[in-house]
Amino acid sequence: MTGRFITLEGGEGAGKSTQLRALAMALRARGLEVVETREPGGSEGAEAIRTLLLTGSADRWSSRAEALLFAAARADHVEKIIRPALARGAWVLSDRFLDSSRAYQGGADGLADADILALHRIGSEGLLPDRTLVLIAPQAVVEARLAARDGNHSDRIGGRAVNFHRSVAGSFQRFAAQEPERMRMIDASGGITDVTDRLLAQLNDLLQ
Ligand code: T5A
Repeated sequence: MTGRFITLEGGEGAGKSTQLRALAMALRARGLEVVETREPGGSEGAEAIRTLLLTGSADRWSSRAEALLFAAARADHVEKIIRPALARGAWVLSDRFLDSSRAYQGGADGLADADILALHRIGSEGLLPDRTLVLIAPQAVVEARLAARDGNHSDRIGGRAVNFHRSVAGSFQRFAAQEPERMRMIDASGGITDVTDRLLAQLNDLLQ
């Protein structure tokens, strides 16, 4: 029995966590076992690495060290949580995964995509999602959502310059164009249930 591995990607505040919860409910209503998880984090070891990654000064880690920490956290998450769940036939929904490393540490921070993929091969035996849903919303919509939720506060990576986040968004678009079967761009503006319906429509073939 093999489950399905679905990842949600996109910039900060696009609504990934909100949609992950809504998708999990919709899939459970169809009788599926669903595991909700996130990156960085998801396993005990990876959650400890998450704290190292998301707190402290902006220059706490070089981009290379950061990429290694994300890959190490992912290796633990894949081994302890994701693979066992898939093996027992569950659907695993992860808030971010490998494509975030490709977009943030790669596209926006300058590491080569091939190097990020090499770290993933070593750490996680190259596990790829069955489907990756990339949420995109206009900047003004995202800013309003984040301001309502966080005020002026953002974490170590979220607080980077506008150009950094533009580059992240451009990278996700490029990856989706390169891998249209796995990666789907989803309009994340509008009401929560409208967005959930758009996401579910992109999982139809996997639900047959
Ligand atoms: N990172 C991560 C890397 O650099 N490399 C990597 O390999 C990985 C895995 C993680 C950071 O780490 C970086 C990327 C990030 O900078 P995080 O704290 O986990 O940071 O946060 P993010 O993943 O960035 O996500 P956020 O929590 O900021 O945003 P979400 O999950 O996209 O948005 P969500 O669902 O919390 O929604 C934001 C607000 O909008 C509302 C929600 O209620 C919430 O208040 N909302 C809506 N309001 C109206 N209409 C809708 N449709 C709405 N949807 C959501």
